[in-house]
Amino acid sequence: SSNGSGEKERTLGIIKPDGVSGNYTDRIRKVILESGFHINKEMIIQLDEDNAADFYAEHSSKSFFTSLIKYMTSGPVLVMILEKEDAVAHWRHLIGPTDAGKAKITHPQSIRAMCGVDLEKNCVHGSDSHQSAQREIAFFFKETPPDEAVRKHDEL
Ligand code: RTP
Ligand code: MG
Repeated sequence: SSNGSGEKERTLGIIKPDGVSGNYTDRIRKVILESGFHINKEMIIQLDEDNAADFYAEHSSKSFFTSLIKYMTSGPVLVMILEKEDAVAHWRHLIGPTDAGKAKITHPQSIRAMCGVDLEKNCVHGSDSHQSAQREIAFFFKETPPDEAVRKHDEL
């Protein structure tokens, strides 16, 4: 794990809309479990534009942002907390490079090679650091404290 003590680490995995609609969920879950991950929690959710824009806020100034939001809201996604030693790095390795078209050539055993199509439609997400993982897990699974919910509502 990132703390080097052999403790388990958590990362966030998402099966994106094309992965869910293409019926890859069971095959991806099989790879996850055979790779030694524990699926700590999972949830199917339909993201709205605000959710997706918030989740991918780091990309808000990129040329592909509008298209990314359209893609991520095009159908339900399966969100999972994945747990094992060094989970962030291992999950990133397992999913393969961002461009699924290239992954089919350079990383044929990767999940993106199995179910992705191109640079955008790459069927899965993985947190890119321990810090991102914590933020992303909280984004989907942490209960919002009541006063925080009120504050957020007031800001809208
Ligand atoms: P992710 O965050 O979804 O796990 O993917 P990643 O780290 O491998 O790639 P990232 O750079 O964070 O990009 C986020 C997602 O945006 C879409 N994308 N489209 N058209 C493009 O140039 C482009 N580049 C990225 C992909 O769906 C990518 O996973
Ligand atoms: Mg990323």
